[in-house]
Amino acid sequence: MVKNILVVEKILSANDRIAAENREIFNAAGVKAFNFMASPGAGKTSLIEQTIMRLLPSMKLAVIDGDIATNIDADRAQAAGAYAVQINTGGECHLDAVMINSALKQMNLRRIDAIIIENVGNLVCPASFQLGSHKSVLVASVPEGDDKPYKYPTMYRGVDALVINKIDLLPYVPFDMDYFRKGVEILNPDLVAFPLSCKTGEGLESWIEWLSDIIKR
Ligand SMILES: Nc1nc2c(ncn2[C@@H]2O[C@H](COP(=O)(O)OP(=O)(O)OP(=O)(O)O)[C@@H](O)[C@H]2O)c(=O)[nH]1
Ligand SMILES: [Mg+2]
Repeated sequence: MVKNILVVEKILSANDRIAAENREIFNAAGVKAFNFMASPGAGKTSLIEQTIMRLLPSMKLAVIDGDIATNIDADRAQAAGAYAVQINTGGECHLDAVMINSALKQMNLRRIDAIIIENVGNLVCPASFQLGSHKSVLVASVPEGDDKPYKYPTMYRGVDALVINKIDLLPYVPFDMDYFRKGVEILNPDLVAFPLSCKTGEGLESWIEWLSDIIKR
């Protein structure tokens, strides 16, 4: 048991070293990187599509898409106008810094303003692996339920921004926004939150403003 814990610590510190290297690559290229995390189906790719469509042509985005199998999400990002690369993790439930490092070595970062990394859909494992991104974004969604901050505290504690997607479904599913927000507040009191709908477009403006401000910094 004790041995297992030591191994995990070693893996994580090795990961952190590569994550720092990734950050240097981003900085040297003048690229801002964002790590999008969420449970499966929360709307990461939908948010990426909406973001690309709103930021083009003034900003050039690249997407690194992490998925267990298939190129579906990278194809969607590319169709929306981004330069997209797919990482198939082959069963791993998260992206790690080494995977991002290998992707970066195959990418031409010249003329890219920002990279959005879509992590594997999972509220547990991605929270433990730094990738070297400048900001982490959690995409929650209304149909997942209002208890998720209470049940997945590590994820909610570690992120820089929270998107609350699918607000168009609020009239149809039980979701107590005050209860949800209270759970978030306990874990991450100053977390900036963007309730929005990728389907109707409601709320997307503030999100785009926050993202563009960071990209321009
Ligand atoms: N009603 C509604 N549906 C949405 C919204 N955003 C996304 N969806 C739908 O939710 C489903 C999942 O969306 P995706 O963007 O593929 O979610 P994802 O998080 O990228 O999913 P994985 O990559 O498989 O983890 C799709 O059917 C979307 O059309 C929204 O704001 N409202
Ligand atoms: Mg997706």
